[in-house]
Amino acid sequence: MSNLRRYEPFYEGHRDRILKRVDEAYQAFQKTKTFHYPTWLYGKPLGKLVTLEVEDCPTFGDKAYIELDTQRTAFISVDMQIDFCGKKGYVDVMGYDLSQTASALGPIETALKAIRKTDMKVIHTREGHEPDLSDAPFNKILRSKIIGKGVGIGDTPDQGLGRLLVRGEKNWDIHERVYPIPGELVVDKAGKGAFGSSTLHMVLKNLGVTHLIIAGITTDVCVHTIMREANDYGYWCILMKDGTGATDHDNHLAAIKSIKMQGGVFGNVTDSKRLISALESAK
Ligand code: C5J
Repeated sequence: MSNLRRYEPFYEGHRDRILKRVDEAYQAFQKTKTFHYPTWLYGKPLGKLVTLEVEDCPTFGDKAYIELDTQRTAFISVDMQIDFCGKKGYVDVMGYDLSQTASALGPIETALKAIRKTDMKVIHTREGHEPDLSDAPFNKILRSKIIGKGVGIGDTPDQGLGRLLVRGEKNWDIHERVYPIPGELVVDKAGKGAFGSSTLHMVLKNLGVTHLIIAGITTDVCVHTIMREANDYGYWCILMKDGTGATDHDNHLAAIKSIKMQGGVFGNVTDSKRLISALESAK
C-alpha cells in the first residue's frame, strides 16, 4: 500500500467532518443570513459575541450578519501614516489628492473610541524602510522617483518633514488623530502586504485572533493586499469601508466591489456606523 493510500481514511474523515459543518452552517445561513461564530472550530466566545451587519448578502439579499468574539477579533489600522495622508508625505509628493486618503481619519478615529471600550485587539501597521534602504527593492525606489519627479523613497522633499517612507522619520509616523495608545500593537512592514514581510501573522496567532476588521490606507494597495493574505490563511476579514481611501476614487470603489464578488471572495464589507452599533448592542 502506498503512503497516499494509508492516509486516505484520515483525509476522508476530515473532509466529511468539515463538509457536514459547512452544510449545517449553510442551512443556518439560509434562515438567519448570519455567519454564526463557529464554536465547533474555535470554542465558546471568550469575550462578547458581536453580531455585525455587512452589506450585499450573496444570493440572499442586500445585507447579512457575521458573528465575532471581541476577544478573538483584531481591528487593523493599516498605514495611517503622514506619508499616506498628510502634507509633504509620500502620497502628496506623488501628486495625488490627499483628501481621498485623509477621509479615512474621521471614521477610524470614531471607531477606535468605541473599540477601545472593548477587549478587541487593536493593531496598527506602518509601511517603511530601514534608513540604509537595504529592505527596499530597486524597482520600488525607481518607480517612486519617476512618479515623484526625482523625489522618491529615501529622499526628503522641499520643506518636507523627513525622508519619504523611511523608518523613524516624522512623515513615516502614524497620524496623531489615530495614534496608537499603550497596549495596542504596532507592526512594521517593508512591503504592501504584511504576511511575508512582518511579524503580523505571528502576532495574530499569539493573540488567538480569528476575525479581522480592517481599515486604513490605501484601499486598493496595502489594505487589499493584507486582506487577501489574511483571507487565504482562513481569517474572517471584514473591511470597514468608510475608514479606507485610495489615491484614485474609482480604484477605491473597485477594490470594495471586488471583495464582495463570488460570495465574498476576500471577506465582507461594513462601515463604522454599523460596527459601532454592533459593539454597543453586544451581549
Ligand atoms: C501604498 C499603502 N499605496 N499603504 N501603500 O503605496 O497602500
